[in-house]
Amino acid sequence: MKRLAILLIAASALFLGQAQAQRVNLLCSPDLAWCEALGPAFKEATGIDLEFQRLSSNDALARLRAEAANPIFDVWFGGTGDPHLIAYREGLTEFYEPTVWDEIIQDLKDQVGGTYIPLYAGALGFVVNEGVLEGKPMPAGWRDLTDPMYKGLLGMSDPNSSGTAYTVIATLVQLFGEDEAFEILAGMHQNMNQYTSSGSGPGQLAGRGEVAIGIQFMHDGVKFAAQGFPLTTYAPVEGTGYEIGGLSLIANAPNRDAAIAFIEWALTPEAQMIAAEQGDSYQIQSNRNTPVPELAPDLTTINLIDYDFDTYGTPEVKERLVGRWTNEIFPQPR
Ligand code: S7P
Repeated sequence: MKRLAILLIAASALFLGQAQAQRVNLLCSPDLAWCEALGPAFKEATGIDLEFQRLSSNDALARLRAEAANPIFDVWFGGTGDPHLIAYREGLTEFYEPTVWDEIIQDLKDQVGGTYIPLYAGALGFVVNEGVLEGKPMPAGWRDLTDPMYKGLLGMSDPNSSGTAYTVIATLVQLFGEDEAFEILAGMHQNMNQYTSSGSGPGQLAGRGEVAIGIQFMHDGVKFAAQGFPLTTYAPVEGTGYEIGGLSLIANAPNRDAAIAFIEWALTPEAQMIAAEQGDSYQIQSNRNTPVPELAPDLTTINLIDYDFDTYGTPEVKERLVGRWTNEIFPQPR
């Protein structure tokens, strides 16, 4: 009896171990529909189960920090690059070089490779519902967003939760210098209707006519337009920043083998095509063999700044800029 009991315990331990190895816990930062599409496709391709939680990029970083001693997630999928870089620098993630590394677009690897895996790229811009402007001109550039004629007409996300909003702040600082950037942010605040927690929220507000101008990634603007909302998406004249969305293996991931299987799968053209095929997202995907979606804004025709990922992916720089926005801009009456 004693031997049988030991055998049963050993067998169930083995079974539990295998079951655990066949599941991935995903921290997912793109829009919900894309996150939802991943699990069934991954299961079909590999037989491995996937569970996910959707959190905006900076909320995701905060979650990883809180769970550092006892990680729950295995992989962080998507979200803006700066927090992925910070997570790597803080030891919350580790760099894993996938077998398809040679297929990843070289320029993206040159900018962030060795810290996190580039998953996609996309530029910031304006998503405008012209009807809500009621005859006012569409803003041509960042400085125009401070014009009082746009009072109550702007939407942007909150940099405390959203990686998109942090990319906006970092972009303005790189374009205009910190003092003028914060003057522009203060002017934008005077015109702000609301700050959303998620980066693509402002485009949804613009689509519904609740604001006229959403400030966010352009690839989400074209998505809402494709869904039938009356939106025009374009880049500001002074130039604009961009993201290299990230894919990271969590340090001490509880299901490391399954995590690596997911990373390998997520970088295949088949997996990378899911977002555009389902109409969930239109970024430029990082595998050069993944077809560029017809609707993806063409980054070669946009005046992109030479985004300094190294500096703006430093924890101190990010904490200081977001802190300055939170303490100096957000509380101002409007
Ligand atoms: O799925 C599209 C996408 O725009 O979602 C991410 C998102 O904007 C980042 O989310 P938060 O701003 O809410 O942190 C982008 O990385 C991605 O391109």
